[in-house]
Amino acid sequence: MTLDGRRRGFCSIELLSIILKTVKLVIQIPCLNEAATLPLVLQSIPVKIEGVDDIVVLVIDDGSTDETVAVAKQHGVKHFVHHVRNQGLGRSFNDGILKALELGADIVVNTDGDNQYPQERIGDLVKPIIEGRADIVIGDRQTHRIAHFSLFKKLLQKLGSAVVNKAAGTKLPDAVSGFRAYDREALIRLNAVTRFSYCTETIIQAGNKGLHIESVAIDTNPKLRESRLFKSTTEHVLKTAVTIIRAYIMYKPYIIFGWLGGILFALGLIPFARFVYFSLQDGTTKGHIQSLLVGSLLMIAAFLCLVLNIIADLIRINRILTEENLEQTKYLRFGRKP
Ligand SMILES: Nc1nc2c(ncn2[C@@H]2O[C@H](COP(=O)(O)OP(=O)(O)O)[C@@H](O)[C@H]2O)c(=O)[nH]1
Ligand SMILES: [Mg+2]
Repeated sequence: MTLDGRRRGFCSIELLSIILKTVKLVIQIPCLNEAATLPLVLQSIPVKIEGVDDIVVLVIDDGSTDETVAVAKQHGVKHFVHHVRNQGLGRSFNDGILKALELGADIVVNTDGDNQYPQERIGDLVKPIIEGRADIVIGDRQTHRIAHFSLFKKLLQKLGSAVVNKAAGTKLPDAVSGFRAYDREALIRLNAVTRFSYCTETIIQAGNKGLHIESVAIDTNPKLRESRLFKSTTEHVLKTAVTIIRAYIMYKPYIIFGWLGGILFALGLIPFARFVYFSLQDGTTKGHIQSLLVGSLLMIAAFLCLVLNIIADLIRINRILTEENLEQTKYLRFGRKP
């Protein structure tokens, strides 16, 4: 179909949905070998939600080698995204969103295939979006109340959320929960690029783009299996730290390079001052050249930070332009413009 034809097609769907004012909800479930728990998830998805006219379930099969797809079909799932090989959660999320937009979703809810989240609360999750109060809603797992989380994990959770909130300019109690609802415009504006931690990245992006994010308190279901995303807490901490630093460099490079450069500059002044002080006291520079050398190295490093800051800022501006372009392309592809 030509672009024009496609646009015409979407325009009529668009017109119809405006006239009928229908709201379509797509519930996407990324799955990697979830045949054992997927039935529990599918059975607990509400069949009727206030303010929603059409509920569609979309399973993203991320290269499963078990019966995930067959089980989903047995439970009535009609829409799938298939990855022949495992592509990771970030890619699965992105592909799911594109498919959901293609299906004409007004709202997309993401839940996991391990029945970790209470699907019966999806109605509460989408309510703030339906009422026009939020662009994104996050299910706050109230991690301090989760019995199988150790004290260390609870503290890490708090720290992780605090750092993400700082980077995003938000105040979310559980910034990394995967149980979320997004409205269509938010999804068109978000572009997650990290393969691993789209949860953190989407929040930082959404915060920086001025999208309104709300939290809804939920209770998680009892744990049925270990997390497959992280083999250990150390791996979790390291990967999250890398994601957050990368997000800062992408959105607020002056914070990383500004502070680093400033600290290096201040440290560099100390050996210089030492050099001047002892040279004046001794009446000779002899024996104090080392201070000059260390000071110069620190100053060069500070100058490099300044240069990196300028480059990162130019790339950031470019990214904004590319994202605006992408937004327009998505509107052309999926229809509807505010
Ligand atoms: N571990 C993992 N999960 C994936 C992948 N692709 C999709 N998923 C799904 O992502 C969801 C979250 O995975 P899970 O191991 O429960 O992670 P956690 O609950 O965030 O610790 C589940 O529904 C998985 O089936 C992948 O490559 N690896
Ligand atoms: Mg899980």
